[in-house]
Amino acid sequence: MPILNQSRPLGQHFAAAAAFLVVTASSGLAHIGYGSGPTGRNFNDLGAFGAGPVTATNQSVTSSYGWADGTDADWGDSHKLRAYRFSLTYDATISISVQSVAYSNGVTNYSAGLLPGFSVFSGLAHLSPKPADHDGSAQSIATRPVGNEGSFIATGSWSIWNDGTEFNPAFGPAEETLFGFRGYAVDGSAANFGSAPGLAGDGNADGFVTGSFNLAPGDYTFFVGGSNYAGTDASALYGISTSLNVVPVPEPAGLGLAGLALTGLALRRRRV
Ligand SMILES: [Ca+2]
Ligand SMILES: [Ca+2]
Repeated sequence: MPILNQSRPLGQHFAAAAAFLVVTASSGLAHIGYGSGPTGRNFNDLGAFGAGPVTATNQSVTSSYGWADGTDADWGDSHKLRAYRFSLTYDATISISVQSVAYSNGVTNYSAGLLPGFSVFSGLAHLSPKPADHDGSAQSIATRPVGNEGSFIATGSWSIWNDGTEFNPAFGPAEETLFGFRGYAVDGSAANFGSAPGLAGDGNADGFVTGSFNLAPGDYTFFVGGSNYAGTDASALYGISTSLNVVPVPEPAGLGLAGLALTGLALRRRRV
């Protein structure tokens, strides 16, 4: 992974650390998870395969900068992104779109105005009943560079661990999840997501971003977060609506044979 010459100001380190403690103390939901059922973030459950775009609505992220924070040398805190999952049983082109939206669930108001970025990875976080993966687990901390803000890397592969027996004797040994980088897309330009080398945005910071990825069969996770690198609102809540469209990639050899067979049938019919 390239070391980038970019780091958050010291004050933001303290702000991020304070928010991290609040989040982890108040809710296990803040750890990496995908929800469940029709309100969850598992696109297999939502039926996004071969049926056109499917949208996961009423989701949220915390902070305006979670994705961009993972583009620098000290990585980012995955609590500031939202994880989604899908599994493929065939080669496919996947289109992912994220739209910033305001909504309220009657208890909490979520603002519009997020400039979204997202990254796609092979791999699947630990699922219940196993303990969830998170940046604050003993092994996550022990296996990343000292002083890093978290385990999340926006433009490269990374890993994260769940809690093990060191946290609770009833748990098994801590386990690692590997996320293999497959690509990213980000709203706007360097004016919002910062100057990490090699980053390219969609050029229009309008709260919407889309990207397409050619993927092989397997389990995938994508993380959505804010792309305002200079943002300081560690606890702000933003609404997002995320769509996935899956287009199977035809197998070239199979297609060729099928095409030849059809041509042969057509020729035979003409001769009759
Ligand atoms: Ca960072
Ligand atoms: Ca845009």
